[in-house]
Amino acid sequence: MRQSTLIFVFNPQKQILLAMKKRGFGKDKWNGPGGKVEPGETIIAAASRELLEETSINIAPELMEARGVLHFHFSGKPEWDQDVNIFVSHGYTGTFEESEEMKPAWFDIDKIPYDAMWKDDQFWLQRVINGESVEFEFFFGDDGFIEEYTEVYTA
Ligand code: 8OG
Repeated sequence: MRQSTLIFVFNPQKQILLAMKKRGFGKDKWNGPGGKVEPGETIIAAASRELLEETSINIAPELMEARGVLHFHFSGKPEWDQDVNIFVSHGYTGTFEESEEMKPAWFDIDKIPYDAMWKDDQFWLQRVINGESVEFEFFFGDDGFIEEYTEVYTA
């Protein structure tokens, strides 16, 4: 399965960094920075690279907390199927800047703009914010709505 990354950064005020996607997959949605793992790249290296490319901030690999994976399946579009590996960081260096791909902003964690995010995020993002790791399978229909989802429990 194609591998991708998604990173949620928190500042000392406990706000979360989200970014408005300006182009490509998920355009016009708020999301964490992230993107595809390139051939020969580790998942964590891809997370750092995407974060730097999209927001200009740096996170040391040891500050990246792995918080699970989302398995996405798209009806009639198997080429879109992917595993999205979630990371959280409570530290970073640099100052975030808008890129061609994303416009970042800090959000209070009780003001997350779920209406302008991927429809599945409401099922797992709060748990990631609370410190949990998550694993879900999501099946999207042609209309972009969730047809079915299941939580994968690992002992
Ligand atoms: O590089 P690319 O444009 O493919 O990156 C897509 C980004 O969007 C990547 O960080 C993974 C992320 N992403 C999905 N689906 C979903 C989703 O349903 N919810 C969230 N929050 N992110 C998603 O591809």
